[in-house]
Amino acid sequence: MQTAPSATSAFRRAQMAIDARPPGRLAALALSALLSACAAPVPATDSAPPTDAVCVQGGRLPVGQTCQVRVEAARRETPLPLALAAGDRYRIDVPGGQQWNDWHRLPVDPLAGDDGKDSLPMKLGATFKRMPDEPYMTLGVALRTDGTCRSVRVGTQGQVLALQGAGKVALFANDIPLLNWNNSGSVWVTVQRLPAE
Ligand SMILES: [Ca+2]
Repeated sequence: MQTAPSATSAFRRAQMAIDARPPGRLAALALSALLSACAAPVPATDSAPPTDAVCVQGGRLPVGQTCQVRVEAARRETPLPLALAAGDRYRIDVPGGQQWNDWHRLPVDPLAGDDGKDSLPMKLGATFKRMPDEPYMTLGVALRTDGTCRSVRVGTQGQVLALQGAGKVALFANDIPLLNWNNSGSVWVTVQRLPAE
């Protein structure tokens, strides 16, 4: 009769261990692993070598200093990896001579983009672009601050981005969502932190 209490005790300990497990923990771990996998950087392919330091993941860029981030045309968007804060101001430049292109299209300057006016499919799909009023393949910046998201075109050298609130910034080639996969090329974008106003 001494084995029954022992077996019961072991069962209760096992049951308590299961009950003590935080609900949803396994699901949270699986989701975390999935998100980490999605955020993994794409290996280098055909980009020009940077002339400045590469922007460091989670790094806080000192005022006046620059770093570079590579933006691949085939990615939906490329996060700016820097640690950002409300009130930050950044100057964006695209060193000359860099090009990327949409499927079967001639390479274009990312500041100019591709108007696609000689292509019927591109004209028909123009309203579905991420920035419908801007050319295909022009460089865009997504600003996600204070729960809002807006996209702006980088159409000139030295464009200044001012962060109105805390959030994240990502860069992308303007295209129809889900059709970035057939783009080619990448460009290095130079980011310089400016003094706050
Ligand atoms: Ca495309």
